[in-house]
Amino acid sequence: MYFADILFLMLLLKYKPKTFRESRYNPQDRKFFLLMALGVTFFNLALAEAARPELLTRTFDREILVKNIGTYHYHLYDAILQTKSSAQRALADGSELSEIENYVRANQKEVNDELYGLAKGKNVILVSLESTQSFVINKTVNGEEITPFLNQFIKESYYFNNFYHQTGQGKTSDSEFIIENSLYPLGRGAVFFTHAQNEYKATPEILTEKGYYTASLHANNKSFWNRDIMYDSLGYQRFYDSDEYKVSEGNSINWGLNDKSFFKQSISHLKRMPEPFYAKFITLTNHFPFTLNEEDRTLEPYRSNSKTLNQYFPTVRYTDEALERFIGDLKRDGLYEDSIIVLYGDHYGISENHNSAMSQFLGKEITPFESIQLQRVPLIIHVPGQKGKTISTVSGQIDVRPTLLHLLGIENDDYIEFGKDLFSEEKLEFTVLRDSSFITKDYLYTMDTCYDKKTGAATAKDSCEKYLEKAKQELDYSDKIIYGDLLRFYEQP
Ligand code: GP9
Ligand code: MN
Repeated sequence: MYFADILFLMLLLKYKPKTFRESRYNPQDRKFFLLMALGVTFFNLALAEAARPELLTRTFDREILVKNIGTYHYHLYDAILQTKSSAQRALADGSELSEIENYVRANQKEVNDELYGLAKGKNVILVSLESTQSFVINKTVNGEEITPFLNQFIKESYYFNNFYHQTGQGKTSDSEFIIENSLYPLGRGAVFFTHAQNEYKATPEILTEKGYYTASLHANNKSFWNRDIMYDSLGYQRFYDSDEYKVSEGNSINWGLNDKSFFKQSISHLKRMPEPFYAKFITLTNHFPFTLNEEDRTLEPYRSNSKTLNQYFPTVRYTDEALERFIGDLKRDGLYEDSIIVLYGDHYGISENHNSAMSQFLGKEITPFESIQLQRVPLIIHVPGQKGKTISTVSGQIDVRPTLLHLLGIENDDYIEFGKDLFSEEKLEFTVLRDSSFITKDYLYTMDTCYDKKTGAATAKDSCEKYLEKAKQELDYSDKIIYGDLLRFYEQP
């Protein structure tokens, strides 16, 4: 409808030219007018880009886009994006998938029989820990533990301390995508936006087929990251968005509802769900710029030249306390013993802009090697009745789905996925990040340099050589699946 008037005027001009009163403008005036129009457009775009960096590449929220560039331009932009991806989709065919399927099958490893089906029929509680990186675990600031609850919880759970986030520009949404599809996100843009209409076989869909009730709970507006649309494609039965929460000034900080109120209110949603359920909780308080009210602060900020890093620790602590209460409530309501609980960090919180403060905190220089090591986020899996264990296998978010399905006793060879079961002794220690950096048991490759993990020093490229191709291959296959919407050709064996 936005463009209908232009079409209408064009038709009118062609068939009823008399409708128009002719007025002549000299070429100079026309040029001036055009330049003015373009100038204003680009000026507006620059302002929008300054307020929201990477606005157009990240496309993180339709509302924010419309607010910044206007409805008309938004539709233009959306039409271009849409045309591009439908062209790629139209040109794809099923044969491309067979090649990928062969690759996936050839790389599938023996599963660990001992743990297979250990949590069969249990509820699944998945918690996305906003911006939580591994470097806060078991660490102190001003002599105080940053995450006392998590440090304790880890002792009763499987804790993966070499687990990397693999997100790109889609941040939280990318982490959701990887964890539930065991595919890589895209190199540019957020797949939640660009390919929300694709065919997927995500965890919520698989578990729905197995009789689970599946829901995502996140107290933000439902269109953020296009979740309302994407969740349908992932097979969620229900999305509890901000409309399902009582959000007021009193219980909000930073980006919205605080984590303590979020979990507290979520418990009543959870109690009403039919069991077994698969429920994903997305926390929000520990989000840049990490602001917190004075009275909510139980840890003093760090002291360095980075306000961001200084404020980060108290907000991490806040979420840690929110989690402690949540787990307490699960115990009180009898849900704890019937649920497997998976906690994971969604992506980094402290960017490379804060390297000098980070270096002060960690007591070492932040080299490109260290920067990649800082991309580790916690993965904690609590299975009732199981003792705690720290597992140091090199792993990534892509491995969560196969690991979870394995614990639930669901065969993984029915699905196309790039991740591996983390309990398998044969798991190849190899994780690719979205920027093609990769990590193996002994080496780390980033920015065209191979590092020896033991020393953190650059080493001969040969040591990384044999994985270089594999890293590119995996990302490339995954991209092909998404751009060509190839899973629509997949027939489950
Ligand atoms: C918003 C939350 C944060 O709903 O998921 O998104 P992020 O900026 O971390 O991608
Ligand atoms: Mn996030």
